[in-house]
Amino acid sequence: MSVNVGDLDAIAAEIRQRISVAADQLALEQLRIEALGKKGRLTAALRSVGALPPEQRAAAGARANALKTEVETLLTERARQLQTARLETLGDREWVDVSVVPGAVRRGHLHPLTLVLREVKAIFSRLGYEVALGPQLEDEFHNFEALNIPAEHPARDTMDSFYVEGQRWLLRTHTSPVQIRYMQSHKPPIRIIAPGAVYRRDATDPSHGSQFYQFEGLVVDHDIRLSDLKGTIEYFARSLFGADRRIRIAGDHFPFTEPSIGAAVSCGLCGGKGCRSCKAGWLEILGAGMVHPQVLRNGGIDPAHYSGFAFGAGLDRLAMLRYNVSDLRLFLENDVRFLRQF
Ligand code: 2NM
Repeated sequence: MSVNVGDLDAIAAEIRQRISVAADQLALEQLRIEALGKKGRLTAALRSVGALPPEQRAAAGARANALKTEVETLLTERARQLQTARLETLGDREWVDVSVVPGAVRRGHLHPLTLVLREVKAIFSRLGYEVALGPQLEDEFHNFEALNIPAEHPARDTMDSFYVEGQRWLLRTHTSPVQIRYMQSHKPPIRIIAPGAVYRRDATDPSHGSQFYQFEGLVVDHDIRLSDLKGTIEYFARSLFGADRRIRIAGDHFPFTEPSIGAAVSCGLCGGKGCRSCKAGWLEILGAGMVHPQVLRNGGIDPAHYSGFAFGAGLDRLAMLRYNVSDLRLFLENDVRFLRQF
């Protein structure tokens, strides 16, 4: 390719004109590339000077170099002009009204299940209990066998539990395995509560979900008796629901306790006479019992020297009673219109 001085002047005139009207830094950069970049028009012109006849070379080279310098200067100047103009009008385009009073910030708060769990923890910590935690994916030994729930037991049916990888692992169906693990790794005296999520393959209805929250308690020491359990339940129920509440203990059955009991608290609305919100004056709050000697043994504790009681309750159910909520699913749906109310 070859150029003559006329071509150079034409290119220079066009670029000069376009620089003078370039609207912003981006347009300038595009012009710089077009003129002076590796494949730029002035760059090409400079390069082709070498191909001119010797008598034209010096003049054309000087002219091309001068134009290159001129274009660089024009680009810099136009850039400075644009920047100055931008700063001069900045106040018209970007501003904040420091006098605006923002709307009040709505503060969040803890979830009702968290609130109840905190109350439960506070109550038992006053009695000297510690909190124990464990895995949510359990093996059949800790979730079933160690708790006197043998292979033929209906609770172990795949219809009732969520199994993972065949029969090797399952989502824990209660937090009792936490207590087994704790017994295996600690010597009495033991005083713990084990709160957390548990899983069952129940059809969802107003009082059942496939995931829910539970807490269980375990006490193991010398001479622990049913009367200790009864006193503990009464203290717990009165702390959570009110000092005027009474408790009712009835026989029940669990594979891991003997004897087993169910505990109810007197209804706070009717005082135990029976009303719309209770079943004949009493509200079931937890299951409990004296830990079965074989379960103690499975936890590495000698039932000849130690005895213990254990209890378990659904946190959702306690929260329903504590806050008068009619549908358990509300606790897990995270609808703010519901959650706002606590
Ligand atoms: C309940 C009722 C009765 C219980 C037993 C144990 C363990 F591991 F110590 F044997 N933990 N939790 C228990 C006893 C749980 O829930 C209704």
